[in-house]
Amino acid sequence: MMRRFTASAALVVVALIVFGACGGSSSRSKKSSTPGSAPVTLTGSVTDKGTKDASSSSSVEIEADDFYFNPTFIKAKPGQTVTVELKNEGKQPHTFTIDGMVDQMLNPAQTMNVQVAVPQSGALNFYCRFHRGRGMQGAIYTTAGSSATGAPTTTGAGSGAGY
Ligand SMILES: [Cu+2]
Repeated sequence: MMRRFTASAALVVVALIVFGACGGSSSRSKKSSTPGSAPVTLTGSVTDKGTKDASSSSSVEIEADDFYFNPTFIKAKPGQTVTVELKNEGKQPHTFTIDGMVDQMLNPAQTMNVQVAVPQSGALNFYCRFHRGRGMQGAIYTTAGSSATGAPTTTGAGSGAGY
């Protein structure tokens, strides 16, 4: 009895995953605000897929796709460590990079959690090393209106930022 229920529940889950994968565009609206009202000024082009307020949460999902991050701007609580749940939903490999803090590559369909230390003020610029020039970047910010930099001054340690 119990076993049968579990099996059919698993089937439903599989069906959902397959359906979702074939669906292409994610039709699930994730309660992001309207794109185009960037709360943070970044250098270079930004493909703005919207803002999410995660300031009352200790984790946030960010989708990496060809060639943008969604959400693009994430409001977070100052000084908090946020778990960023990354998922590459594109067909290309992407990176989630914050200078001096994080540099992770994700292959298509790969998921990964990374810890991000939110600054006390201002914003952290994250980007994809491969596609930054195509607007694939965003920011985790504390207050709207700031401009983003990388993590506060890294001294050496061989984490070559590659400039
Ligand atoms: Cu990329």
